[in-house]
Amino acid sequence: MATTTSSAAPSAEVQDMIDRLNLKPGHAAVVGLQWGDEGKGKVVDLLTAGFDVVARYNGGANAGHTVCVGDKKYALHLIPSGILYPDKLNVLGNGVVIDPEQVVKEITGLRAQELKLDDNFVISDRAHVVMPYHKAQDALQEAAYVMPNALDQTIEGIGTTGRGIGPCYADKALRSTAVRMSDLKDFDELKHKLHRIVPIKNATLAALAQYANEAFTPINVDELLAWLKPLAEQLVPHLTDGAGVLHDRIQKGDRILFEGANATLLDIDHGTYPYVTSSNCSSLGVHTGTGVAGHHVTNVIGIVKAYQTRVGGGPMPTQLDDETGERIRQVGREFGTTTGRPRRTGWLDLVALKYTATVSGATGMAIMLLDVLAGLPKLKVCTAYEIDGQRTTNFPADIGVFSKAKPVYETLPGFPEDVTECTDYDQLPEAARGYLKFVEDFLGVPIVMVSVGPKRSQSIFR
Ligand code: 2SA
Ligand code: MG
Repeated sequence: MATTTSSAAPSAEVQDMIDRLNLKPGHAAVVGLQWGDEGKGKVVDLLTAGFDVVARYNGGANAGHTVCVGDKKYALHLIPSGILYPDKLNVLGNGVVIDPEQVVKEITGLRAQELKLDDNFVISDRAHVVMPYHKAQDALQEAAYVMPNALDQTIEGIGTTGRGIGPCYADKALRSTAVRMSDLKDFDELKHKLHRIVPIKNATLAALAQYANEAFTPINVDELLAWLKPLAEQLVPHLTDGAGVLHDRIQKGDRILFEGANATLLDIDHGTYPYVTSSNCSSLGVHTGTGVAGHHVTNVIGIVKAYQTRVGGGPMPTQLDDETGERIRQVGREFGTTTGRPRRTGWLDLVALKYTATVSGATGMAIMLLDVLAGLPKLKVCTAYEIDGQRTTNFPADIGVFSKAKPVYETLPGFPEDVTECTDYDQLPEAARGYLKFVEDFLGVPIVMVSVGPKRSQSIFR
């Protein structure tokens, strides 16, 4: 969870920034190219001024960032940050999984801070609902998974955020146990549906709890409905045919900014499976997650942290368990704000980035948190993996193979200078520019922006 600074009104200065990004006509997606927390929120916030609609296409309350407007802070997990602009439409697409309590909490908080939140916020009626039993299942599933098996083998857990994401998407795929936002419109029908679903959920949870030696309280349908009723009353007015709304806006000539949650290496299909989340968080998810066809999205801004971080389970070849890693964690404040977990830190992994920039079809890159690297005497970048003594630049699909990858590094000069005041590319120290050029040349994707601090003004456009 990153913190970014915003001002509610678009200005000439912001328009100039957008012009300098050289976006092609059409729509744009902002997508993380690593394991998340690259600083997507800041870029979305910056770009929003140049767009009419901001649409989320994946994930749920497992994502998050804080946006600052003046001295006010807004913690957002589900609602797109376009909500800070009263004239933008914000859409939660069908691919998002929605925790009703969390979204109502955000709505209430934003209204209390006197932000407009009525017809500028819509939720696809095809989006799925994260229920309390999904969170219970998330925790129990994780506890069950790490139990030693019959051969006494232990395993690293997925390290989920515990927000019920996996079980909700699993129910979506199962169909018979799923609840969609449109179901919140008719409580009589929903009651019948939940009387069918809840016994199945209770049986599943009881079995998981027993296997994992965990406590478990059965779910009661009446309590569940009583919890959901006031939340549904707040959310139903926002429900609509999300894809239809986006198609109408496209027809009208409006520009849409698609906001990705999580990141390409966490993509359910293309990420470091099984250490991934349960949605298509690469740019590929835009289309299924909103109902907007591929050819409309002509710009994909890949968000890249100047180094590598990871939270949760799974291998990370460039991980640093030393002073440098600790220094990056402290200077970069690398702790998940949704869960508070310290993030693992390490050198930039260009093998992984080449792969994700290709999968997500990045047309430009924003390099974030460059300031964090200032003062390190040398900077390393991983340009190949060595796996079983063989050098490769291919990104392995198999997690067993990936876990054996040893980084092959190129060492570049560091820059001692503080860069947080730089406002122009040419003001960056030569070594910092050298680092960026190396990354750009390796990936073959232009760097369109460099961020040197959380404030909007701490953004350098080429
Ligand atoms: P889940 O809960 O099922 O989606 O977890 C599966 C894996 O995906 C990782 N994951 C994340 N990694 C980085 N940032 C995320 N968002 C939060 C934030 C994280 C936090 O914005 O700061 O606060 O801890 C995020 N969401 C999911 C997760 O670590 C698992 O590896
Ligand atoms: Mg985050």
